[in-house]
Amino acid sequence: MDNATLSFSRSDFPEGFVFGTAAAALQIEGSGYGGAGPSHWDTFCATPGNIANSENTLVACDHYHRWEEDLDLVRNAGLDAYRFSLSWPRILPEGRGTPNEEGLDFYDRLIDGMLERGLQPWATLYHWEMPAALSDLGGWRNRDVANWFTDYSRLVMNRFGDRIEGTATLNEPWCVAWLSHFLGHHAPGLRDIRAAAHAMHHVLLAHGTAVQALRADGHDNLGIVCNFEYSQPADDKPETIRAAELNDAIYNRWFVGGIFEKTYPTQVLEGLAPHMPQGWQDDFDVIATPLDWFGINYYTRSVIAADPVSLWPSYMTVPGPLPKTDMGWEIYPEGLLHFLKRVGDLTDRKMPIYVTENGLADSEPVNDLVRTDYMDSHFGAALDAIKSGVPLKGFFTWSLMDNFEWAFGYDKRFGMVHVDFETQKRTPKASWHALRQAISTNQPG
Ligand code: GCO
Repeated sequence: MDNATLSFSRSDFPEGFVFGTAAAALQIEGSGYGGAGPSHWDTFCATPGNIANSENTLVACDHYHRWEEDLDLVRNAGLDAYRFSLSWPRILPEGRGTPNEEGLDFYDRLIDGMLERGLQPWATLYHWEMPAALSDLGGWRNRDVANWFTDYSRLVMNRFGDRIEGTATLNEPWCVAWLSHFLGHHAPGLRDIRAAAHAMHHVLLAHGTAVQALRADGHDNLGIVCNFEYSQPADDKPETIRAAELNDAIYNRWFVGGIFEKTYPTQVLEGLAPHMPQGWQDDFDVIATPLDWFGINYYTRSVIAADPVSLWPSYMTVPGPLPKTDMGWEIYPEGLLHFLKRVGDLTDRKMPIYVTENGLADSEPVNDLVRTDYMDSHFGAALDAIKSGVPLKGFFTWSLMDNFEWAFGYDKRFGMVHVDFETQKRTPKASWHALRQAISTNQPG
């Protein structure tokens, strides 16, 4: 069955390179189980028109009950590590106050289950589940979110930190802030420039505040995961190039600018400054609290053109010429190499970098050759980055199994393992077998 193969093997990578796979709580667990409180995604899913086929996350992959089988799939693929997220409303149903012991017990079992299987647990504290009670208070728009998030983070880390290998505060601040408050595609579904400007800043303030508190509590190996999308100008007209640069600044430079350079890109402030929260300029010492590692999520590039009739930021995405995935995303592994080098340069090639997500949606349930090819070319980009001196320490594929793809519901399948959502049966696809073969320590190099 598995005539798909990958052209690299474990021995092509430096000793100790971490091969992992990633998933996120809301996308797999089943938010209806175990006393979890509601998040802004419950609200978003219940509002007509937001999610394909009106789907929701109540059952998802039923990972809450099937986690042992799922961790076996990670281990049996020969992987070293599993990147997972903890659900804030599962742990604190009201966002603050009394923890849900059932929720804490679930993560105890899950983390111990990883350790029993020899898997390194890589935790993400926030993969997009703002408790509804805090969303009611403004969520990411409210500066208090920095303290809410920090209190939750300390609770998690003081309970589990001794068993976690690496911790990311947040997953993809661009999605948390811009996609969710300016473009309105994700919960809370706002299209509001003031909300977006506040969220763009508060998400980083929350990150920095939490890192400071976790350090004070004695935790280490702390990082953040940002997503990057290569911004390709549609042509070489000056206004097109400026448009692509502005998209690049909003998407790819704002967050690393705050974290590593204590500044935001000027061309973004041209649009956002009037809408920023008061005193934002004074927060950079907190935002730039030193980190131990940095995670890059990379999937695709966008082709950008100027949009003269739109208000700021006046650009638009236009169709590009490259082969596309089921998301309509162009396959462009050169972009991964680009961002590995860019972040490597920004951090003087000293900070350990991980690819924390990379993958594609493809509907083929068994012989997923397109996925295998995609993985091959992106692992190739990772190898090129290492050769050029980028301290890349690991690579997590997205995703272990098909799951809830946010606004796209269960339609878009990112898994190396097929999930039949009627029966919850898991079936490894060819890409899973190919990866196992490539990284198995028993194989000749
Ligand atoms: C992310 C998302 C994942 C998505 C994936 C594909 O971190 O980007 O968290 O949850 O499923 O990116 O869109």
